Amino acid sequence: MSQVVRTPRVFSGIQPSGGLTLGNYLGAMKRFVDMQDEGIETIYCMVDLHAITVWQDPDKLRHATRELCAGYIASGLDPEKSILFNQSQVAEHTQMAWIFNCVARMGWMQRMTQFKDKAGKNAQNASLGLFGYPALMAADILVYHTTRVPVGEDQKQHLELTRDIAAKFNHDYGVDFFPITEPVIEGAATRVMSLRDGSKKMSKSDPSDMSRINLTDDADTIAKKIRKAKTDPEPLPSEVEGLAERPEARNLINIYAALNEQSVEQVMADVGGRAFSEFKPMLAELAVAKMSPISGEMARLMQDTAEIDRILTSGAARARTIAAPILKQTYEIVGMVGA
Ligand code: AQP
Repeated sequence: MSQVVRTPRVFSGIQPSGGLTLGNYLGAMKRFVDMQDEGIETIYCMVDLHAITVWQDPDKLRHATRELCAGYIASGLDPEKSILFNQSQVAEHTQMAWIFNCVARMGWMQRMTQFKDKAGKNAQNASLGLFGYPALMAADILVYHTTRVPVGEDQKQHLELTRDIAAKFNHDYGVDFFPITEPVIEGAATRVMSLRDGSKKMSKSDPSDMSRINLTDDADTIAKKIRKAKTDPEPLPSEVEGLAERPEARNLINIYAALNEQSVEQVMADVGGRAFSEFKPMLAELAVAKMSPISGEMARLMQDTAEIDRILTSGAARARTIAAPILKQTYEIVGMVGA
């Protein structure tokens, strides 16, 4: 089998499992937009099949999928430049996932910390889909021969597994077919933490709404959540090292730096020595200024869901033109008759 010529290609996805958070925005979506504007082929997905690994009310899932698409566009993704679609419209993802279910090893899957975190103490009652999630994620990525994947820090382990799956497939079948994809985990806020607990990731499924900033929050809500964010009594240090044992302070500084497109060092030089009573209003003002236009645009786009559906369907057709030949070649390599 000759080596496939690979186009540099970016793929990433977000689950429509509830409202989008500032963590999703800074860790993922903002990076998606940066990469689109670098002129590389970019494919961005609403991973609805991943979302149902935990229970989703069907009407809420439909709404969340459309709202996520609106969030992508409101954040700056252009459906003409990037391919935007929902995962379930491109069957090649699940077809490839089956192949990868047969490549991935049980031991690899059992090490995945996200499964342990999400399944909690009741792992026997978790869905099989939640356990197999990383193989579907590997399929999402590799069915496009993706070379780069922008994600938040929490997805690092899944991307390592994707690389392991690609390498094992190539080795087992004696081919150089799947690329060893590079994770792109960049920026000041690759892991935005909960506003209530600096040791926990900000997450859309956290039971406390005060723990996160949602992309749909209005200005007053954003300001209130930042005002009430957990902090400590000390003023802010002027050096990054001074944040080492202060997770909540570090989180707020990281968020400020990412929103203001500054380095953490620059922010520390500006705000070092200030009390939280002074810094929090600065952060609230910045967050409102950056987020409000996005939430306003999302609300406007959500008034025309037929247009959103059209964008998703047309994106899916474009995605399939890339995925179908790669799946076909995979089937040929594996030995499926009629592929
Ligand atoms: N707190 C975060 N900081 C930085 N990046 C984050 N991401 C999520 N939370 C943070 C990044 O957003 C992308 C999409 O994530 P996802 O929705 O597919 O799944 P997730 O990581 O499980 O996100 P949530 O918010 O925690 O969802 P739920 O609550 O449904 O599980 C990924 O690139 C992720 O790194």
